Amino acid sequence: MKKALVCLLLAMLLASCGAPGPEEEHLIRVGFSQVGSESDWRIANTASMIAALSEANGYELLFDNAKQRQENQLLAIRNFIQQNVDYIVLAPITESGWDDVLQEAKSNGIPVIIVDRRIAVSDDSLYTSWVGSDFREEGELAISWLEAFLQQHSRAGESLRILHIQGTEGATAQIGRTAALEHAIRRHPEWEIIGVLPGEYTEAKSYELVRDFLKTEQDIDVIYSENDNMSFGAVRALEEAGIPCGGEGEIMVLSFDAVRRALEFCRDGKISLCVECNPLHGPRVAALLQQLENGSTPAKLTFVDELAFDREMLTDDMIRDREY
Ligand code: GYE
Repeated sequence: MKKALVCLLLAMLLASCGAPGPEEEHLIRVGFSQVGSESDWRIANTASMIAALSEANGYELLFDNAKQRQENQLLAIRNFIQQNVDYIVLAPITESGWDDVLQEAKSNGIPVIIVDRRIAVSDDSLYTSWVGSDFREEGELAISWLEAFLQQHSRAGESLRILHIQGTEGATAQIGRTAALEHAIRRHPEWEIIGVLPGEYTEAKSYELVRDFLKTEQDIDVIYSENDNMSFGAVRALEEAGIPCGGEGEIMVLSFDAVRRALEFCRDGKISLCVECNPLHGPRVAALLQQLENGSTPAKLTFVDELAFDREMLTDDMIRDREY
């Protein structure tokens, strides 16, 4: 008898452990497939998503870091579908390759929100909503700043030798920022791209590529670097080669993201321009999810407003108060 009672109590205890409590029952289950942790921007983005989709805010978050590989993202999404999550949030590595897996999500009735980079799908109903930056506009901000700078320094019309460090090929951030530069090159026959380096958004890759590039070519006016971490790598390679940047007549580094460390580089003269790209998408995604929960239809596309900073406009307070 005693043994039977102990078994019964144990079974009840186990059952109570496995079953969701009254609060858990109401958590919104979200699977988030993140690209990786390649940059300071990405790390700030992940932190923002995790903070916004917390249990305290009513979510159960299933997080997957794809380590910069699309096949890992496809696996993660299929896993979320199997676990029957309420929503899938995808930060896609590139624009292409999502039709099949998103069709599977749709067939299972799981709405998909895209964050940061965009996707190119044959049928727009495969995702509910997207929030992120206008990457082409960011590129245009950098080009306008450069044109104005050259004008102010009576260098407009002079030849300009540009080294282009690109982000992950096929990512919207790469496509948009590259398009702005290529468009400018067509307007300025005196500008020349002297090298295109595939930096994959990482500091390490950019450092190696720029270091090797400098062995044969050092006559550079501008480095157009499609994110801050690649700019940090480039600056390190330049410093090691004893090549100054930022001063009058020296190499100008134009950078994207404007994370705090890049603003510090800008204050110290190592980066000439930081174009902002805001990674704090967590609350924006949570707002979209809440709209869906309330039965309303969120906007298909939401663009975030952004600025650009150069040394003259940066203050210590701005750097101190930077959220990422
Ligand atoms: O610029 C870069 C990151 O897609 C906007 O990805 C994002 C880019 C960002 O790795 O730092």
